[in-house]
Amino acid sequence: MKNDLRFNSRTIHGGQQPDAAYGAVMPPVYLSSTFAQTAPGQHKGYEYSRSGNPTRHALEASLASIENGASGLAFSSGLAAMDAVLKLLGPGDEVLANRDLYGGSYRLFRRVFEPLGIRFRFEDLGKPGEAANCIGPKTRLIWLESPTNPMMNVLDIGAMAELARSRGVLLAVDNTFATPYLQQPLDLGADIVMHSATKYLGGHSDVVAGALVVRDPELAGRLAFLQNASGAVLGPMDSYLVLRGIKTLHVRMQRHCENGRAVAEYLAGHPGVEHVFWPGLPNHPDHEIAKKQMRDFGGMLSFIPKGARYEDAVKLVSALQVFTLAESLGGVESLAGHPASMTHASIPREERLKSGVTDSLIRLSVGIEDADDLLEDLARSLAALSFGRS
Ligand code: P1T
Repeated sequence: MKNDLRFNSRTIHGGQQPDAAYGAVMPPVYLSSTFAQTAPGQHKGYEYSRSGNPTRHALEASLASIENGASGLAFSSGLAAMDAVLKLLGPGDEVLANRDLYGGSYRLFRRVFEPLGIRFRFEDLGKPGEAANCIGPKTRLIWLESPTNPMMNVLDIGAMAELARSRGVLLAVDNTFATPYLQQPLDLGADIVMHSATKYLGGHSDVVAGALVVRDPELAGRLAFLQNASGAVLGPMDSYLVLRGIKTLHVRMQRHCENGRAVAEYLAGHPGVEHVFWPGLPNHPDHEIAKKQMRDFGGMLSFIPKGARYEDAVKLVSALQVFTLAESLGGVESLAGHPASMTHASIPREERLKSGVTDSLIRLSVGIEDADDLLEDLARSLAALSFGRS
């Protein structure tokens, strides 16, 4: 019954039952690595916490519910979740990935799986018609982020899913930036949804975690095998933290979106700002797709200060006082980053520039503080930048 509830109720109740022993409303944190057996192979459903743990299972049921999937799997990081998906492939197989994506994802593709014989093709997948020409006989997987990190491009997930299905290719969508509050890729036809649960799902910058959600039982079985066989599982305490975070996802996201809009509109009207990348702005090239496939536009945005060089961007992010200069995103507190030297430093400069990640691009994860404090902080830092140059 609880999986029939609306999204905002499923964040709290989806897949959850009071604990069987004492009716605890939150699942106990089962910190046991192993479980007693009455005879070899006879147990109460759990043998060893890598293979299965009740707290992790409570989180995995919640993940499946909020993404409208059938099975959820929790991993020790977002990259560990991606690693499991890539292990579905073998030497000679090809992956078509969008060009603009998290630097660590690029590094995992290029530095870990390419040497093992898997080929990666990075293209601008904004036009599904052109994307069709990039699929060859060896292509097994299409990998997308939408919105992309850090350029905030929005890709048409439904159109890409249709293309993938027609060519017998799996479609995986990294839903970290949007979260299921804004879009549910499985409903749009994707096969696999992936999360860095470190971000909005956890929501409080106190845990590193990853997730996969799928519908197809055969695919779920292959991924569950890899989760256990490779072993990058999420621990019970971290599973508890992500589960607790998910219960407020919808309320946090609502405020992230409101504050994201306030910051985007402020920066768009600021004379010291050259360009703002936020899909909720009507001049964003993917605004129409975003309106079609997302409920709102989120709290992530990037911008370029007018005439800024690398050093100016560094100076600006260092001057912020309410925004914390840090990697990561999606927590209640606002963060600012300089992708060229931080999150996307693992991408060679020429590659980075091809997807628009210039030396002066600044990325903001807009938190849920009072929006006026955020605007004042930006105003101060932008003023300091122009003062410093005069
Ligand atoms: O950090 P980890 O939980 O392993 O997740 C990796 C990851 C995957 N996909 C996206 C879209 C991401 O943004 C990330 C992690 N990103 C950052 C740390 C960052 O600051 O962009």
